[in-house]
Amino acid sequence: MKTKESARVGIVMGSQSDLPVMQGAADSLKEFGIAYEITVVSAHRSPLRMIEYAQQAAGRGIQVIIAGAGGAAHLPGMIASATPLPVIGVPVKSSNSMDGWDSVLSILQMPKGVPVATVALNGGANAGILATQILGATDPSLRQVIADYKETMRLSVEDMAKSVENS
Ligand code: RP5
Repeated sequence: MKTKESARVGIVMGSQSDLPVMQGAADSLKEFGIAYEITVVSAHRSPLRMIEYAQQAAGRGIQVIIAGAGGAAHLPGMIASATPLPVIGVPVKSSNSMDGWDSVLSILQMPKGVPVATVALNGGANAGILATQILGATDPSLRQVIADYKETMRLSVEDMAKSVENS
């Protein structure tokens, strides 16, 4: 498995077909300057690879795992079962999804004791932002990065408001 020594966030997905959604997480982390690694581990098709990833991530220096899957999306929950790290789950609307609710509920409805922080359907970008916020809880420079990001959003709303008001 190709891992990255400097990575603080691990992005995993159940299939390469999830990449267009999970690329959103990678892009957010890139934007915020967070080193990450990204790979495919399938809960159903490569369970041993998944367990190996989950069990070794913390020891390698990973601090947050982002896991995305579609359909019967067991990957985020199974990763969470085998690591002490916080896991952010990304439900993916994939070729085997009914309407996306199947992935959302598979990831969201975890039993007590094994939480997965679940973002919106196809919410890869938000997963990257949330991972940065988790790291920022103990890193003032990252908190500033997020504060700057929020200020940029606020200003964009001001611009939209002006544009709509003057139309
Ligand atoms: C899930 O099945 C994967 O996470 C993906 O969303 C879905 C479809 O996988 P492929 O058939 O495209 O490989 O396990």
